[in-house]
Amino acid sequence: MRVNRISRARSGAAVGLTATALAAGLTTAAGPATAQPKAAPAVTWDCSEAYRIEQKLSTGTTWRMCWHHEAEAGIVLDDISYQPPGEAAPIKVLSTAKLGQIHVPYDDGKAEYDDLTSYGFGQGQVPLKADECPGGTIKTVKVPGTVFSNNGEVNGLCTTTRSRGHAYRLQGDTAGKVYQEQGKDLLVYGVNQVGWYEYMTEWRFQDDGTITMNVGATGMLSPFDYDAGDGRGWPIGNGSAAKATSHSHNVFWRLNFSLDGSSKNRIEQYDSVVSPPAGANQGPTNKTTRTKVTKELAANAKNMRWWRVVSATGKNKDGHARSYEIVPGPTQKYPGRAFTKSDIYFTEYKKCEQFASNNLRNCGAGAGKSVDKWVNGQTLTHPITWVNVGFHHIARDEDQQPMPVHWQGFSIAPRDVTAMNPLTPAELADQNGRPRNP
Ligand SMILES: [Cu+2]
Repeated sequence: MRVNRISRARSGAAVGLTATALAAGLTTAAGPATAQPKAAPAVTWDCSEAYRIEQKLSTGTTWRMCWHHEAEAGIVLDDISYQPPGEAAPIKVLSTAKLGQIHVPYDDGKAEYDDLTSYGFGQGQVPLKADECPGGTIKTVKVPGTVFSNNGEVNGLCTTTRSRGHAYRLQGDTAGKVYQEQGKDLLVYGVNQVGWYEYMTEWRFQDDGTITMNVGATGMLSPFDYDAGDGRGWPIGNGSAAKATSHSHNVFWRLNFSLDGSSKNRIEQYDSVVSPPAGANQGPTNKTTRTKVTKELAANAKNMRWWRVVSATGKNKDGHARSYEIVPGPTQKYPGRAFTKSDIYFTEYKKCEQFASNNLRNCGAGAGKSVDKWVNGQTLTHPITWVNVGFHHIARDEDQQPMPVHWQGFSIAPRDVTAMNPLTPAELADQNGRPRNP
C-alpha cells in the first residue's frame, strides 16, 4: 500500500489533472456544488419559522430540521435533512429523533427513576445564558408549567457551530500539495433539570453527514442518595462518613428514520468472524456476513457487529442504496431490567410506543409498557430504532461541586448516501471508483 502511494506521488498523470482543474477556474475552496451550479429547488417546511433550524456550514453542507417541545421528552427534532455540496436537494434522514427514556436505578435497590416519564424531564427545560451558546442563537421554548419563567417561555434551545478538526487529509500528487479540510458541525442542545441532576441533550450534525447524539449529566449528586458507612457506594468528602450511592444512567434514544422521505426502511445486521490462518504462508481470514432483519429484534452490540438502516427508495449517484450505519458508543449495560438487557431494539412503528420504559401512552390491554415487550415477531415495514447506552456512575471526589459533565451516546454515519466523500475537493471529484493505477 505504502509503496503504491509513494509511486503514485511520483507519477505525472495526476499533476496534469490538477492543472486542468485549475485551468477551469476551480480551486480547493470550491466544492462540486460550485463547479456545477444548478437552480436550487424550493425547500419545503412542515413547521413555522420559529421552529426551523437551518444551518449552512462554512464547508458547504446544509442541515435542516424542525423542532418542538414535549412535556416528557423535552426537545424533539423532526424532518431532519442533510444537503452536502453537490446535492441539488436536501436528503431526508429522520422524521423524528428524540430521547426515549433516562432510567436511573440505584445500586442498593432502593430507588429507581424513569426521568422522562416520572420526573418531569421535559418540564425541567432550563433557560440558557448567552455564554452557554457561544457564537449561536438561543431559541424560545414554550414549556407549559415551567418554574423558570412566569410566561411559560424558556430561552432554552441553543443552535451553534463548532470546528471539529480535520475532516480529511490527503498528501496530493503535486509536490507540496496537501488536500485537507477542517470539519464543521452544527450543534443543537438544551439542558433539562431533573432533581439534582442537569442533563445536557446534545445533537451534533457534522458536515460529512454524521449525526452524534449525546446526553451529558452534570449538576450535583443527590444529597438524599448517600448511604453513610454501610459499605455501599464511594466515600465522598473527608474520610468515609458520606458514601454516594452508585447508580446507572440508562439513556434511550428513539429514532424514526425516513431515508429519502420514506418510512419503509430496511434493517441489516453485519457480523465479521476472524479465523486463524489456513496454512503457513497465509494470514488470518475475516468473513463478513449480512443478515436481513425482517422482523422485530432485540440485539446486542458485539465485536465487529454493526447495523444499518437502508433506504427503500433512494440511491446515490453510483446506484447504491442509501443507508445510515448505527455506530454504537461505549456502554455499561445494566442487566437489571428486561428493557435494559439489549443494546438496540428495532420495533414496528406504533404511535403509542414512545418511551422505552414506563410508557405513558395507552397501547391497549396487554400491550406492555416497555420496549422489550414490543419485540414480538411483527414484520418490519416501518422500523423504529431504539438505542440503549448505559453509564454506571460510581461517584468520585471530583464529582463535586459542580459535577463535571459525563457523556454517553452514539452516532449514525452515512453509508453510500453520496457517491464519494461529500466534502471531496473539486480537483479530486473525478476520482470515484478504484484509484487509477499510476
Ligand atoms: Cu450519576
